[in-house]
Amino acid sequence: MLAVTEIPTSPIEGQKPGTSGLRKSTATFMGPNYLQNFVQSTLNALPAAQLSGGTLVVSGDGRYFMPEAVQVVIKMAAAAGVDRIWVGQHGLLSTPAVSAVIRNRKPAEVATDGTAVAGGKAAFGGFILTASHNPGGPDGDFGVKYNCENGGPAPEKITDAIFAQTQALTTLRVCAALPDIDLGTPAVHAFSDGGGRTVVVEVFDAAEDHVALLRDGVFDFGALKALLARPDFSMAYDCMHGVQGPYAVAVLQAELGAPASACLNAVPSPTFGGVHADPNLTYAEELIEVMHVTRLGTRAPHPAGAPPPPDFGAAADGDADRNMILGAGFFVTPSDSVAIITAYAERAIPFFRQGGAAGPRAVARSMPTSGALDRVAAKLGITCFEVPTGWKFFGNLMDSATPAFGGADYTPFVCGEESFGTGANHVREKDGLWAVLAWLSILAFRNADASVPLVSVEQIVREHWAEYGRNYYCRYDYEGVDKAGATAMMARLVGMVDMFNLGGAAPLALHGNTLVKADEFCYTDPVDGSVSAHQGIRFIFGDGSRIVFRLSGTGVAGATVRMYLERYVDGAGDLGMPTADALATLVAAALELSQIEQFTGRTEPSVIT
Ligand code: G16
Repeated sequence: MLAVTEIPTSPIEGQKPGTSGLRKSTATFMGPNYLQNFVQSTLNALPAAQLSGGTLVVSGDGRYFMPEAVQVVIKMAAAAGVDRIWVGQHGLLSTPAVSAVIRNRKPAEVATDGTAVAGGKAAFGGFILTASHNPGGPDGDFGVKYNCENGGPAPEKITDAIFAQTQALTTLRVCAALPDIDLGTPAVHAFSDGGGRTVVVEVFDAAEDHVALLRDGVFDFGALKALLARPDFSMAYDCMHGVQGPYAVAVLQAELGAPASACLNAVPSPTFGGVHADPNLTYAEELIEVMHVTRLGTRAPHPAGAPPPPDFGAAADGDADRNMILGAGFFVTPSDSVAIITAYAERAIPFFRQGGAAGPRAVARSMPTSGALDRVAAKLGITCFEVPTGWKFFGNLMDSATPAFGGADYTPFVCGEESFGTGANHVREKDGLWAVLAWLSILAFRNADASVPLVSVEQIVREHWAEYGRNYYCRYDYEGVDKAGATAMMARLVGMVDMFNLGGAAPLALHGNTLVKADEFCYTDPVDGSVSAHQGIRFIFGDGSRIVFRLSGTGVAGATVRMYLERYVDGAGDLGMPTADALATLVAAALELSQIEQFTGRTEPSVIT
């Protein structure tokens, strides 16, 4: 049953992992050997000592083709020498839950048929079968992320090694006689080769490890329960038909007593119910309507006779690592969200008081994320790291005090990205549920006295701006544009940066704002010294405003240009402008600088967040 079949194959072009894993159309992934080649290349890139007798997690976000893909990975992992394979029930595990499982789960000691299967190890890594926030379904996208033994996304040295393997692959190795596993029921399946080797496949409740971690190690569920019990408080969490549903139900309903109406679209669907499960103002249409928020993040008019919106709203993406936070009629930018969570962390979240900690010891954000977090870090007197886009860059900072790195201990640690990702070092992934519970913790902290009127999300954010100033912020996405045009546009911008720095260009005064700095972001990891160049082009103006251009590393068709805009107004300035007004001159400057219309033919972005 465990005999290994070798199947000849040949390299398939274009299997280079992007910002987070390999993402392609579902049809491409379902093509001959496409998935198999990438899985084999990943296994080949891992140390043999890890694979041999090791434990591996395999699960995904429930999207179309995932159940079949889980079975493929199980058979290939067994052929690579893995002796334990952990799968969430129905093949489901959210991306942060995979991280929690890798870090915390203990192996079962008895199989469902009574066979002793003691002696298993903790997991050394995991395959996450997801294209994350990309659409799912037969006409959507599929993807594979690989996470390492720290529970975090594979760093570039591993993804480079995987890519090198894809270019030279000749053989697939499969335990072809291993039966398909019934993923519908939690059970421990043991398969023996009769010669001393046993492969164990454990199917377990998808939510148990992650929920236990959040309940027992991070938040004060008692305080959250008291908030949800207030008759004047209501909430809506839109799981967008992705994998978050079972986790939201387990935490909000079963643990915290929220009514079923608090969880929208909580049953995972292979097509995400036909919606694009990306929690932003464009795609989370149902939630923003419920919350009375417009696509531009402003307050929508209250329809006559309609009930008031809930006090708190949130949405998740397909694999549940992203989050969008809303108040009634109010949008919280992801950049503000991570700053505000940090400001409240010590007071509102027990995790940040553990081991005598007085709040986070360090924070980090991706380069295009606004500087709101930097201002909180400065007040707390802690370091704020600026890393390239990609959660993998936070991992080394969180792990810096481990024997492998031997550096400073930056934990507890908060990090966030403008791309709707927020999290901490309780796992090594961004964690949508964590962000929701962090905001509920802030609300619980501010509303502990049920006899006084509720302090709203909007009030909390406005108080924050009054104290720290406001980083007006938005991102324009031009999705699926012609790749050659986008590449030429970026090359021209790099040329402009060079000219500016050589002093060859007169100081540019764009719409009343003078350009004072231009560069291409290059990151040197302070822990291991690795260098990541070409991570986005920055134009910084006299008043501190910024325009950043990047090409997305997660798009599938053509190229996606991202244009990030930021302007800071201090606490004494006008903090109440609509974002579009506050950033109007910066947008005009960005369009003029980039000539995006000439290069891509697009007159409008496809998404504004
Ligand atoms: C992934 C990464 C994030 C990154 C985002 C956007 O998120 O994990 O760190 O910010 O992509 O990347 P890009 O701007 O290159 O498209 P996810 O949720 O899609 O896995």
